[in-house]
Amino acid sequence: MGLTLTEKILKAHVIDGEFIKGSEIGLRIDQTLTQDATGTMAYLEFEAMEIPRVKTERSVAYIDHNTLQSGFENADDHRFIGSVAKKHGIYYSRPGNGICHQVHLERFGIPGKTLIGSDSHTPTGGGLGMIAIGAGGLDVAVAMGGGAYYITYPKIVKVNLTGKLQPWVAAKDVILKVLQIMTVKGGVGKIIEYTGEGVKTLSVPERATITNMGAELGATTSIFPSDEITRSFLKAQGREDVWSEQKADDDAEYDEIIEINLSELEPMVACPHSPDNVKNVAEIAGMKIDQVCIGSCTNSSLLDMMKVAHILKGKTVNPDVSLSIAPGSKQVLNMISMNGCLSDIISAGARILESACGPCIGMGQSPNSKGVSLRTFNRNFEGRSGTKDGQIYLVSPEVAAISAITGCLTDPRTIGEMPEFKLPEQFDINDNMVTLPVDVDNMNEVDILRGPNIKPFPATTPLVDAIDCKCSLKVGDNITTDHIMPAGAKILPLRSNIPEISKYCFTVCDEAFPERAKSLGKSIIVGGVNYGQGSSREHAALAPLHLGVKAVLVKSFARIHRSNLINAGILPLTFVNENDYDMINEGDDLVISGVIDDIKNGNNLIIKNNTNGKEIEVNCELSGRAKDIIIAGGLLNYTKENLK
Ligand code: MIC
Ligand code: SF4
Repeated sequence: MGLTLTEKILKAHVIDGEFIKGSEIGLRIDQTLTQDATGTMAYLEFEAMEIPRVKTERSVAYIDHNTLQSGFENADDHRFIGSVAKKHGIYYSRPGNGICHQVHLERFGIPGKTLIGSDSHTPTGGGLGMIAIGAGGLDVAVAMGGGAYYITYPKIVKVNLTGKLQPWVAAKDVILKVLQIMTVKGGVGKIIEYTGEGVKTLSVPERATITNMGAELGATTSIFPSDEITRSFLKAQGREDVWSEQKADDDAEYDEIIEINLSELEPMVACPHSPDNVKNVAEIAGMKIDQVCIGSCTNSSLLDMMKVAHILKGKTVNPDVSLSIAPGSKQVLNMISMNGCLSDIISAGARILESACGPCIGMGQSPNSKGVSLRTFNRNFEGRSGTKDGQIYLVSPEVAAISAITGCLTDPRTIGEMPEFKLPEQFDINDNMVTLPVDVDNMNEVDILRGPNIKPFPATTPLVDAIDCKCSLKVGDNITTDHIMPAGAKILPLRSNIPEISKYCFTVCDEAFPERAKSLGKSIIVGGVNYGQGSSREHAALAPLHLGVKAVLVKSFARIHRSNLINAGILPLTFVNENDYDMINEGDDLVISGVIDDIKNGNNLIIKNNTNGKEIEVNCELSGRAKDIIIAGGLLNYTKENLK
């Protein structure tokens, strides 16, 4: 039996565990990336491991999230990350160089390699034929130190693409279709592999849009083959030498197959407040809008900007609409300035933002009260835009641009004929905003520059045998990391300071939570299905840790968040019987005893609810290694013990 592309790359990288579906495997990691909002923690963790130089083939530290610098904190973080990178062998992509995923695709990604990144949209690299996975900062730190990255050997879903996209229908519509079919939890434990004749009709940036937003399926990652199209993209980036063909065998077997005929797709839109709440644009076309934002790691490539410029050329942004545009990288911005597209965009009245995450993470451009905002981004979780009652719709750049002109949600197929948009044969290559590390011989000369807001990684303690505490919070289904640890311009500067940022933990759901949890000293959080979907931010585990949360009991978890809880030494528990969710209320007194033995032996645990006398059976399925991590009180303690 032949192998899928995923299996081929995984097999070439397995260094621990058995290559059997459903079991845990440790992968050798060729490349890592970090961004600044998760990077300071990742590098503090890396420093704590006391490994002098990174052991990967390439590690890159990007500055792209916290670039507003409304106080000293962001700039201090940039300086800290820059100095760690210089000393320890990491390439440093300076602020202004672009969004990590866009720049990594352009300048560093290599087909057939493994990449982990402390950002959930790391799967963008799958557009080049890499296994690129989002992870917590601590996992990235361990990988930089040469340690394996562990995943559950996933199920592999084949998305068979046939046909060709109609004019003005975009890659974004492909992934919105997949989200409509699979939902935001449909990808958990799976890798999505795109195959079929339709693949050949998609450029690398289009493929990357699709793999990027595969994160919203909850999937471990998504991947396209590396073919002649990949080769020309890399050639145009001056990197043809890193190209290799990567494809599945013809007789590869998949766990699931989804068929998508590209010719049948229409422009689509994800409605508030979930990326899987997808409709055809035609269904709600005409809806009045207040704002349009074009950019983010999903849709900020040169091709996207050229399409937008074509639509805006000679027009004026509707008087009732604010249009902002953030090209994804310095390369993109430079090239649209050279080919005249930028001038078309400026003339139309767009507000040009720097090449960074910006509004996607609530760093400016929050919409007006109840404002309807069309965004080319990947997430529309409630409140993420910075306006609590903002109504965020996710669309392609084509839909965004034409709607900015008309002032209402508009089907781009009304524009008329679409010219052919071609990628250049040669991109503008200038890596002058990437600072190289010093040689190993000179590393001692580099001082690490720490600002006053950079506080150490929070201390964790080994697992205790009896947990006796209250339920400090009960939440519902699909809680995102933006609920647990909100971002935005006000809170993001605190990413390097866990005690401070913890004051905002869960405040989206319950303003009193941080104070309550803190005064309880220790507690348990209860939630529903797909708890922790969204970001890779380990702050969504570290803040609860700081507030004394010992266990999180839910119906099901999102992958990265569950690993982050384990890495922080917090027990990830699931109900054996989902109806037992109703047996616990906020404030109830809960007791779990014999924890260590039950965890060691893989038994289910019993939670006694002393408030109503009920006993609730819960599961804490952990691999051997994860058990050791939890018992040691988290991955940092575990790694330190194992390095001794
Ligand atoms: C996001 O899109 O939510 C972020 C901000 O990029 C996060 C990382 C973070 O919270 O720092 C992600 O996707 O992992
Ligand atoms: Fe940045 Fe948004 Fe992409 Fe996250 S999703 S990396 S915030 S652009």
